[in-house]
Amino acid sequence: MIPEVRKQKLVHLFNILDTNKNALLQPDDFTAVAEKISDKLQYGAESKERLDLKSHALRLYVQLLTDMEKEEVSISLDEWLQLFGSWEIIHPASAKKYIYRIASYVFSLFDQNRDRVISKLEYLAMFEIYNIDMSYSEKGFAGLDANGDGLVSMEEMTQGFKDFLLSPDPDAPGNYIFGNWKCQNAKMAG
Ligand SMILES: [Ca+2]
Ligand SMILES: [Ca+2]
Ligand SMILES: [Ca+2]
Repeated sequence: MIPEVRKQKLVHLFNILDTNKNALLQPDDFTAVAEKISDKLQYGAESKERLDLKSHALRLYVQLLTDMEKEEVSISLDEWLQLFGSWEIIHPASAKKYIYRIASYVFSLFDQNRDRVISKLEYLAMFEIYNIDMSYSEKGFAGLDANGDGLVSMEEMTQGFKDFLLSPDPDAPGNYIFGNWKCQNAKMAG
């Protein structure tokens, strides 16, 4: 049994990553994000930068499939909840590794100028690319920027994901990384 708050956040993240909204995480969802970022950064259609970004965007997904020992390349919401739902109890070491992995994944996708911090603008670009309701972006950024210097460091991002993925507390600051997680869809994942 996953605590309700955690489940809602996991459903929210699933829906955000499922960019074509077909209720499955598939390679397309991840390459689409890379294409959008590449367009924003004006990388050429055949450029190496675009290819690099695409292979990078797929990396986390391939890792998930490998860890789930999946044969086919799609992840359903039930499988997603199973993977993350109780994993801090069953595999504390792998939970820790994943939090770091996901944080550095997001970090390297959206740290567009590669200065090792996420600026407000880079954070807003993430909302735009994932089609997240902008009205929660201030709250999300403030929750991540623990020292209030107007930038999100890798340490702050890691702490944010720890809140997001593990905390049963509805008021944990990192909960709003991807905007409003209190979605109605939470109920569909019985
Ligand atoms: Ca999909
Ligand atoms: Ca940056
Ligand atoms: Ca900061």
